[in-house]
Amino acid sequence: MIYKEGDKMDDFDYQMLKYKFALTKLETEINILTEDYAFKHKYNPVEHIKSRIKTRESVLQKLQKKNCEMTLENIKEHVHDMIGIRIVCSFLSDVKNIVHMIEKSKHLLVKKEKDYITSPKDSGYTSYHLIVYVPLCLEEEEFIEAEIQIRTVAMDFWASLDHKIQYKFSEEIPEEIKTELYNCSLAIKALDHKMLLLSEIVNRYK
Ligand code: 0O2
Repeated sequence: MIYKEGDKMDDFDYQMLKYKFALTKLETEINILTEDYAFKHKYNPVEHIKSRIKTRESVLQKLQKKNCEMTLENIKEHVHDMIGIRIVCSFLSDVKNIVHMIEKSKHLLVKKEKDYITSPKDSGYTSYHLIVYVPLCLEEEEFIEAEIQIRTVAMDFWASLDHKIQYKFSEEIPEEIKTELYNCSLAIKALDHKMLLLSEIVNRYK
């Protein structure tokens, strides 16, 4: 399909293509930064990395929550995580180091940071979010927003279970399940601290 200015469907398709390009750039930058870190520290803090472009259904849900129609302008203005990457690491200290590494990157511009580890969400959700701009140089330079989520394996386990539960209930999640999930998040927090302590003890033996 040839891109023609003024053609609404082409505008939307072209924007989606730009998200795809920006995600490729972001993935490359994150891979370079983490491999460089692993080489220099002789230690790889990353367990796994996952990336995605937001599904149409998820965009629609987010815009509905914000009382906005599904238009390209609203997506650009209100959806800050059209492209997202999740970096899952072993220990709490790794999260901090990865955040620091991204903040220092000359190829990404940090717009906003949300520290849900220091201040968890009411649900119990913990993770560190960075909203960054990815520069894209096509006909002219523009900056595409992306969300980077950084969390430990334990936090990821909790978030993935919570996500599955949210899908199961089209209406409000029963109170007893919410309470149990919240209690699990406290157990996860305690476990993360114990594991960090253990890794520090192991390091002393090296
Ligand atoms: P998905 O499936 O990841 O696309 P904003 O983006 O700033 O307008 P929002 O949505 O409040 O507003 O941003 P927030 O909460 O900082 O980050 C949103 C993303 O964080 C979510 O994206 C989830 O991936 C994750 N998240 C936030 N809270 C929870 C939670 O309680 N449980 C789980 N499992 N994940 C959470 P989406 O768009 O909801 O979904």
